[in-house]
Amino acid sequence: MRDIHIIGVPSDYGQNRRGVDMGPSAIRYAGLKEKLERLGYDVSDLGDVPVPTPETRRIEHQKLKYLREVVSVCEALCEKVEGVLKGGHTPVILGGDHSIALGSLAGIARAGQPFGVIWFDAHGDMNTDETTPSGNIHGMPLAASLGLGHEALTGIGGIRPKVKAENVVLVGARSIDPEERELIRQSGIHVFTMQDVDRRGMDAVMQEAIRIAANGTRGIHLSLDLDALDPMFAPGVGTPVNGGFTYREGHLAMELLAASGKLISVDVVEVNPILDHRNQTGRMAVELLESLFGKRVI
Ligand code: B3U
Ligand code: MN
Ligand code: MN
Repeated sequence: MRDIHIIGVPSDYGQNRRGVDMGPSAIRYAGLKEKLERLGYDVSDLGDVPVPTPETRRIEHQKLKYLREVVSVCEALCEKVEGVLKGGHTPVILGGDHSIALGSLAGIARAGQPFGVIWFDAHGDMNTDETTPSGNIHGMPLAASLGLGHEALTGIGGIRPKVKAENVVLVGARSIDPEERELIRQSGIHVFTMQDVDRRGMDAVMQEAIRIAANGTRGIHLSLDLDALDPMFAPGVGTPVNGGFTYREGHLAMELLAASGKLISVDVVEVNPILDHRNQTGRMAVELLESLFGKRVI
C-alpha cells in the first residue's frame, strides 16, 4: 500500500472571505492522520506550505485578486506535490480555497503525464480574468489548468496545459456563470450536473466519470470542493449552493473511486471553519477521505 503524505495549504487568496485559511487545521483536528492510519496506511504530515499574511498584502488587479500571492503559493505546493509523487507516495492536499488546486495539478503534471481529473464542485471553476464576475481566482483553477486565461496562472509549474480536456470530468455542477457556460462548452470537458446525478444515479455517473478520467492516463486526481455536497451536510463553505450531494451520494462516489484503484492524489478544499457548526464540515472531509482510501463496513 502506498504511503500517504499530507500537505496543508492555508491560503484564502483565491476568494475574499477569510476563514478557509483555517481549513487544514480543522481537517487535521477532525483526526485525519489517525483515521487514515487505522486503515493501514503509513501517514506523514509534511506540515503547511508557507502562505503570506493577508493583512500585509493588497489587491493589485481587480479581475485577478491576489494574483501574485496565488502564484507563489501554488508554485510552492507544486514542488511539494511533485516530490511526494516522485517518491512513490500519495499526496493528500488540504486547502485553502480552490485556487490551490492549480498547484496540485502543476505538481502532478511535473511528476508525469498524462493524468485525469475528477472535479467535484457546485461551481464550474472555469472562469478566466475575462469572464469572472468576482475577480476571485478560486473560480478559475480548472480553466487555468486547461491552459485558458491569464498566462501567470496557466504557466504555474511550467507545463501548459496541465491536463487534457478529454480526461477532465466536472461532477455536481449547479451554479455556472453565463460566460463560464460558454467556455465549458467550448473546452470539451465532461460535465455531470446534479440533474445527471438525479436521473442516472451516482453509481452510473461515477462509473462513467472514472472511465473518462482514466482513459489513456496513468491515474486520477480528485479535486474535492466541499461545496459539492449539500449545505445540510457541509455548511462550512464560502459559497454554499442548495441542491448538492447527500451524505450517502458523497460516500458512494468516494467508495467507487477507491474501488477503481486509479487514485493518484487528492485535494480537499473550501472548508471554512468560521462558517461551520462545530467542525461538521471538517469532519465530513475526513469521513469522505476515509471512504476514498478504502474504509468499508465489512
Ligand atoms: N463562479 C463564481 C462563484 C464561485 C466560483 N467558485 C466558487 N464560487 N466557490 C466566481 O466568482 O467565479
Ligand atoms: Mn471549486
Ligand atoms: Mn465550489
